[in-house]
Amino acid sequence: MPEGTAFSVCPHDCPSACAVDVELRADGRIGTVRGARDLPYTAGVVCAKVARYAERVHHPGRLATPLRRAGPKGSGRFEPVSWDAALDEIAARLVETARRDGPAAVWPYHYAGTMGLVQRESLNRLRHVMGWSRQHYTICSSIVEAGWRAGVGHKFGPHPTEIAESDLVVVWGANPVHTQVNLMHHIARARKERGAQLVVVDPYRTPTAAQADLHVMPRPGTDGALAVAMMHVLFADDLVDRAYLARYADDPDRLAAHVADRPPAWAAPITGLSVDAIVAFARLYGATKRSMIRVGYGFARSRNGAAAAHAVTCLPTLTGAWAHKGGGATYSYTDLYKLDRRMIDGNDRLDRRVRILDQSRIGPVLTGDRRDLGDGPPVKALVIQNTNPLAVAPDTGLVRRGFLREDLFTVVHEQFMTETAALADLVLPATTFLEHDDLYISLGHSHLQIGPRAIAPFAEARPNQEVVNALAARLGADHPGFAMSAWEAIDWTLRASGYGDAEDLRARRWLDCQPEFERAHFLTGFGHADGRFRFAPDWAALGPDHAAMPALPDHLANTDEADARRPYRLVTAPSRNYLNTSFTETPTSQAREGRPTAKIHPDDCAALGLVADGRVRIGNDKGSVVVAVEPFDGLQRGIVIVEGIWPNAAFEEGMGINLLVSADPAPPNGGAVFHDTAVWLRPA
Ligand SMILES: Nc1nc2c(c(=O)[nH]1)N[C@H]1C(S)=C(S)[C@@H](COP(=O)(O)OP(=O)(O)OC[C@H]3O[C@@H](n4cnc5c(=O)[nH]c(N)nc54)[C@H](O)[C@@H]3O)O[C@H]1N2
Ligand SMILES: Nc1nc2c(c(=O)[nH]1)N[C@H]1C(S)=C(S)[C@@H](COP(=O)(O)OP(=O)(O)OC[C@H]3O[C@@H](n4cnc5c(=O)[nH]c(N)nc54)[C@H](O)[C@@H]3O)O[C@H]1N2
Ligand code: SF4
Ligand SMILES: [Mo]
Repeated sequence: MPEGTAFSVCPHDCPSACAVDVELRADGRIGTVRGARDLPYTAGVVCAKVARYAERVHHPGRLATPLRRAGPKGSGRFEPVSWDAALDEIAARLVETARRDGPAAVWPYHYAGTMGLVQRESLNRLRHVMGWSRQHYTICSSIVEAGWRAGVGHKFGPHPTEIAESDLVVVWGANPVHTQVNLMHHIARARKERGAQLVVVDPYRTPTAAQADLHVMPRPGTDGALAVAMMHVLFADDLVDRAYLARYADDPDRLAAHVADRPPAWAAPITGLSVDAIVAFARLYGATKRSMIRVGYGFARSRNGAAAAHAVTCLPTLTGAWAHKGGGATYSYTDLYKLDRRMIDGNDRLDRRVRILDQSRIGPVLTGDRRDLGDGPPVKALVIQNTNPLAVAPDTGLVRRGFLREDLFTVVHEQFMTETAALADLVLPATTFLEHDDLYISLGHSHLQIGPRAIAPFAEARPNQEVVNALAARLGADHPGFAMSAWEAIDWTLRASGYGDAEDLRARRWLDCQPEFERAHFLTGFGHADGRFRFAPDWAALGPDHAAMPALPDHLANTDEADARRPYRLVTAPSRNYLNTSFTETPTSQAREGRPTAKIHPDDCAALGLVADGRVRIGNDKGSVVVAVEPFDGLQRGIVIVEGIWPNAAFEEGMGINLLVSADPAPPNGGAVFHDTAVWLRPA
């Protein structure tokens, strides 16, 4: 590979999908990774962990060869095998499983460890062609997505770079200093150039909240109540845009009547906020037309998260902010990309009659819960790419029990020996984004980008696409996509979708898919048949579990509330230097994060006899974990924050924070409730 600079796209599961410039060194290694200057959203910014990607891609712990388990499950003993031997064995076991128990007994399980469409989705092609069990994607966005679609309909909106032209930015249930650093760049511009105010709604003083003009600090799982009380104030103070409502909303009069008996005094005890704080926030919001709400994922990771997300999106509709430059709300843009994905995910072979299993309920699924399996067979084989469920999935005690089943055959294709890979029968080494080609959409902005391979694959590592194709050949799976390299699949997809071809995109790097202002701001209509924003959503259209959903925006009291036995509420928020479990292997990230730590109010510490740097045991009916104590006054009493999805091995007793998190699905369409857990605390 020549010295110089290669370009690519950060593949990690992050709204930013940064366009990156990668320094290439003569020895075949990479130097610094920088944000591309010319893509206005990236604007030359990347997060620190990706800037030092050399630590990850050239890490001594990268998996180098296929490995076969050589001791009991969990022993960690493996022996190297050839690719051919590994693939032959996998194919034989999968054929045997399907013959004995039916194809639904095989469950390909993947997620967004890479967001590149080809390497992320190619496993679906094999799944669909083979008739293996389907996957309901619920671990990240299904809750907030239901809430957003309920009112707005379309999954796009005002462009996030418009934040620079806002007078008020509300970051609601997100922590972009950790999770979406580029957003902070655009917020900083608005503050500098326009004197814009920043409001952060978060149960604890995150680094984002610490920068805010106003930090609104509700109890977790109460945003619906906060938003509804704000609506009460907006109507009462006549801060609503009646002309806008008449034209663009379904039934504002019904909403006004509904919120009339939900004043701030109603929301105060639910949220733990004062009446004055709610009124002040509502008046600030109502007084500003150019107000942009970043609708985060975080506040929706509760059983009532979809109702809360819907309630928050009602606010810019009431003030008519959507109609203004720099106004409205920003969430996700994936409806903008009109891609023909047949050659990538084989959706031409999708059969909706095949059983679908909930990703977030992998614990119950693997331990035979009939609510998940229906009358189908137990899962007997897992093929895993791009995810680390042993650490990231709810109820990891059950997940672990499932993976230890002697009758379960597990293949994990990974870059590192994660805790999930450590429980596999066969482990396959995977390339990183720098070692393969891919095509990227972005969750948090509107650009379609290409990321060509920049360096040679490490050791024997292979891309997901190649592994899927090699298995397909052995399984006799028939689909034209199995004959395509990643580059060919990209090329076919772009051509079929009317986006030129792969070489065009390589020359341009990215294509902006953002529609014109009128459409992006829904002046041509929201995403429903009548073009109107819905205060009264059609929840039945958004998920099967809709009976509990409120007819109009409301506080849904279905969370795991604190009680006498479990008086605290746990929020498991993301850390800055880890990205889910990625980067937990890099020394700089490890050094910066230290160890798993609970932020607890100083008065709670005093009452419990907890001291700084001491240890606390956090538990509920599922078990308990021990972490370090950090007395912290940036949260309400009764709330506990543990940042980061640490490897289980970082905890004294070998099980991580998700041991405590429930696998209950959030209505109406499922979703993991990572920030909705009642716990007890005691000194350890
Ligand atoms: N550094 C880093 N970056 C990441 C990730 C990471 O792990 N680390 N993860 C990536 C992924 S997969 C995703 S989906 C995004 C997620 O990014 P975000 O949208 O930021 O969502 P969360 O990560 O869940 O949590 C964000 C904030 O929500 C707050 N929160 C929790 N419960 C509530 C509540 O009830 N109400 C309110 N108002 N706030 C609440 C938490 O305290 C936290 O500060 O980030 C991506 N980027
Ligand atoms: N407690 C708690 N738990 C959470 C969350 C939380 O906020 N709190 N957030 C949740 C959210 S939002 C999400 S999205 C999930 C994410 O959970 P995961 O999907 O498991 O996310 P990652 O840890 O980023 O990683 C995935 C793995 O993919 C591997 N990988 C990366 N690229 C490739 C590739 O090209 N090929 C192959 N074969 N492997 C690759 C990486 O090495 C990494 O081990 O976690 C969830 N879990
Ligand atoms: S993790 Fe997010 S912020 Fe960091 S480089 Fe990747 S896309 Fe950009
Ligand atoms: Mo996520």
